[in-house]
Amino acid sequence: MKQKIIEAIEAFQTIYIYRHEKPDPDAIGSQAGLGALIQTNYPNKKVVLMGEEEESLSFLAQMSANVEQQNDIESSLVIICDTANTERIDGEGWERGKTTIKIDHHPEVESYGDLMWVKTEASSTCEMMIELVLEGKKSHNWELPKEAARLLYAGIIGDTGRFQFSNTTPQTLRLAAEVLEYDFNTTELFTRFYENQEKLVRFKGSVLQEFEMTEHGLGIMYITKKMLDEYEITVNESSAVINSFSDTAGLKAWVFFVEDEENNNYRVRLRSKGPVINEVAANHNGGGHPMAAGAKAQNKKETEDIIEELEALCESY
Ligand SMILES: [Mn+2]
Repeated sequence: MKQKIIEAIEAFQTIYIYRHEKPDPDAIGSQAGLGALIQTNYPNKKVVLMGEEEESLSFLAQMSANVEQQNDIESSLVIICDTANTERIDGEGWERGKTTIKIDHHPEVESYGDLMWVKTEASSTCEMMIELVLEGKKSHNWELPKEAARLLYAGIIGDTGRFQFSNTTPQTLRLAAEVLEYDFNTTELFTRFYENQEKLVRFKGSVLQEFEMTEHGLGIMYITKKMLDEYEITVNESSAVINSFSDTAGLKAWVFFVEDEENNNYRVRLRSKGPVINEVAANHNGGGHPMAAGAKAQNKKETEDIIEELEALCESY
C-alpha cells in the first residue's frame, strides 16, 4: 500500500491534501507534514493544504490561501489524512479528485477513496506518515525536511499525550525516534503545545469546581453558553479542558456537554480510562476511539440518555 501511495504521489502534478474538521495536532501534522515532504522531494509539484485555518494550531502550520479556484482538482490526486468518515472532511471538492487516498488510524467507520491505508494499531496518522517517509527514503531517495519532521513529531505527541496513552507502542517510539533525529526545537514545540491562554486557565478553574462525579465513577460536566460567554471561550476552545479532572481518584470515564448555540445542540466529548465508550458515541451521531470519542446531543434529554448509558458502562466495568 505504501508503494502504491508513493507511486500516486509521483504520478500527479497537483496534490490536494485534506484532513478532518476541528483539527487536532495529528490532523494538521499529518496533512502539513506530508505536504512539506512532497514539496521538498518534488519542488515542481503543486501541493494544496485544504481546510479552515485553526488559530490555536497556527504555530504548527497554516493552510493554503486562495483555494476557491479548484479548476485542476479533476485531474489531481486527493489525499485525506486522519479522517474516518467523509462527513468530517474539512473543505470542499475532495470527491472531484481523479484519485483519492485515505490515510487514517481511526477504527474504520466508512470506506472511501480509491486507495485506503487504514492502520488502527498506529497511535496516530503521523506515525503512519513516518512509515511512509521511511519507505520513500528506501525506494525513491526521499528526503525529510526538518519542518516535516517537526510536524510529524507534533502529531504523535498530540495523539499519545506525550507518549503516555495506551496507544503508544514500541513501534510508536521507534518511529518517533526517526524524526527526532532531525534538528528541530522540541522545547519550543512543547512550550507552545501546553501553554494556555489566561482565560482558558481560569475557565479550567471553574470546570474543576463544578464537575460532578457519580456513584460509579462517571465524571460529568455541562458547559453552558453562559459559561462560554463569561470566559470568552468558543465551543472549540473548550476542548482544551477535557482532561482537567482526569486525575480524580475513582474516575472511570467522563463526559463534557458543551452547549452549541450556533447548531442548537450539545457537542459531546467522551473520555475513558477503561470502559469502552465509542459505542455510546455511535448511538448518538458520533464515533471515535474506544477511550476517546465525540458525539452530538439534540437536547437536554439526549444528554441525560448518554449519561445513563455511560453510568451503566461504568457500573459494569
Ligand atoms: Mn489522529
